[in-house]
Amino acid sequence: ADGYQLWLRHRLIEDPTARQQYQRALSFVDAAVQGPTGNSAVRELRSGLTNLLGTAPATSPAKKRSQGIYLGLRQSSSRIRQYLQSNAVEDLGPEGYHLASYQGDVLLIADQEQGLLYGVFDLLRAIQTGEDLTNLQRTERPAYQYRILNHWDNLDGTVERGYAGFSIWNWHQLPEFIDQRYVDYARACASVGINGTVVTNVNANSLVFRADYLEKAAALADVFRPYGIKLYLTARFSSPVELGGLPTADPLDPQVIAWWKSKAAEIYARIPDFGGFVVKANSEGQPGPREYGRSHAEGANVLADALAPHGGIVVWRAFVYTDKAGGDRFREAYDEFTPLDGAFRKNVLLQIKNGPIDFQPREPVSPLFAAMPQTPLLLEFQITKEYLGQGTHLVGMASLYTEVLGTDLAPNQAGGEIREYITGMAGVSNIGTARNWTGNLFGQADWYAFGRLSWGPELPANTIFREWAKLTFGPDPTVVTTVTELLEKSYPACVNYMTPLGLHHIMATGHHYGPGPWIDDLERDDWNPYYYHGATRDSVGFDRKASGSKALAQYPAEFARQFLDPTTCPPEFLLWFHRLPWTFALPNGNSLWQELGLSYQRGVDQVAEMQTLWASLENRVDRERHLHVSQHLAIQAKEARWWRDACLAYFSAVSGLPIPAGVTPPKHSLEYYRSLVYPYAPGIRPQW
Ligand code: BDP
Repeated sequence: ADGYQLWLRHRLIEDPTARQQYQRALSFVDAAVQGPTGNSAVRELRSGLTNLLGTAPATSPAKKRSQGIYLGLRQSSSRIRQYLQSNAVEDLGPEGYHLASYQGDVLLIADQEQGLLYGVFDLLRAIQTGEDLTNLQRTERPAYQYRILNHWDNLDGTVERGYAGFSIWNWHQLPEFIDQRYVDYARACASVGINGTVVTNVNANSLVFRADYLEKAAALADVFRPYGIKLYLTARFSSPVELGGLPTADPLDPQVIAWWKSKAAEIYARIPDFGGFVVKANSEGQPGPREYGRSHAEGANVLADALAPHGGIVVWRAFVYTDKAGGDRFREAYDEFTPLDGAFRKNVLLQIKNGPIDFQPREPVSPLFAAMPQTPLLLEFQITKEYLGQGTHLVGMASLYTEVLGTDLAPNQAGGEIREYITGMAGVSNIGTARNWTGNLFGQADWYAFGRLSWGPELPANTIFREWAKLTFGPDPTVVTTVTELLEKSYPACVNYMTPLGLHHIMATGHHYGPGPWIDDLERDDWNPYYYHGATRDSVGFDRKASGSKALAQYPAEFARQFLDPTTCPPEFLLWFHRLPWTFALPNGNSLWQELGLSYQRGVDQVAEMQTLWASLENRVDRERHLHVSQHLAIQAKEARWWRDACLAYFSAVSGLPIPAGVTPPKHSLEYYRSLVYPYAPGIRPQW
């Protein structure tokens, strides 16, 4: 049990009665498929069933009365046609499927073969989780067309913000050497509905557009294709200069336009179903149209025009820095992009991080989601947990994802949830060469959750946790319940011990690991943790109301209303929007200072509870994985205390207030916590 198989651990069903029932009901797989995707669907189904049931299914009914699976497109077999005569099945689209039990058999029907692939993984999951197949009756279609992983992987094999080893893409040995990992990666992605992958870092390298690298990329695309996954590449805006030798990358220059056109044609000649470009422009040292006095729309459109004849898209990232100094970082993406709504070509999608700042443990949603009605939007989540304890801490990200997707920007109308505003989801991958893919075993749950939500954004976190627990640790109900509880506790715990009450961006510089609320000496104001809370002897927090940066006004008024008054503002967002005296009274009667201290303490206590929960599974989970998780939890417990102690030592020194009653006081002086440095931390961004 080293974790390599992820949630696709099709282990023999232990319970003999259940196994026999499934064996009888699924004795054959009658498949009518033609293309490579249909074939991988059948291959997955056969091998999954063989492993789960201990016998290989036949290819057709052995006896007249034997029961099994019929799988194919609508017209593909008489059995399916017969079913459809009496059962109307609506249009399934390119990726949807219909699963039904029919006179003792199981039917899996799709309009296109990619749907069969998703249906197969659903069916296998149903068996793994012990579902009764006799009343099977469901139609599934993905909510979004775009369900994409973003790898921040560099061509040299390092992974920016990667905490699970190095990049799994072995550019050196591609295109000849096809690592089995590429195939298993594609299987895992397809099994949760992911249908696209960006294999290169948003801090891009134009080298990937050179002919030899395109050949390597094409080899990856060939592996992914039978699993319904499209390949995308990040496009460095200055590529026409760096690679093309042109004097400029000005998007309106005819030579530049021609360069992108011919580059796109070259890519499509090698990768006919290439997805498109992802672009980070004018942000953190990345080049962009601003250098030439052009807007983001002018920049994006040139790339979009080059891809359009081939059916590709441009994913333009909204994570930008404006050139105006001294503004509120919260406002920047909105200020920069809202004037451009309607100015982008049809095949440009704007990719927006869930929050306005940067993947904080808890952020209010980005106001941009409701402000670009004419532009298709992708929601970007981090799966890798740059600001949430990275590969070390156990934090079930499904809680964060579902909170964001369900946030209702139009509380007085139907359909105002974030999930209704978007066309797709992008997730910054957390995988690497670690044997178990994610370093921390529980990181697998975050990859799983991202995929499941990109298919069905209304799934509750609890459902996802339960599924993952069953698939990963088997059907023992005690294990499933305990792992689910552990995951549910973990997200609020992390927010409490890192950034309670709406504190944000107080992580140490560069690597963002561990507390650094005192840091105030970086080049840009908005890179400094101090800027985000501005604590003084009297008060703390960031005023984003009309009296402050006015960022709250970027939201629809009926959504902003709940934040306006600090006495009714949801406490978890308080210091995002208000600057308040330490003595400010919260609804529960505690002062702000007391509540801050107690929240940090609660976070520490919650991690201790997580440890107890996990310890209770000692004899129910294999030793290898049990030890792996307990050791990580021990680090998390130590570091939760570090967060509490360092932050409270600092805020107590600034405010002059004593550590509140009920909170364990810091062991060391503030100086001690300030002096802790890392000689090396993983995942740090390479030099631009
Ligand atoms: C920040 C990361 C940085 C990324 C950047 C981005 O610290 O490494 O390059 O986001 O999203 O969170 O472009």
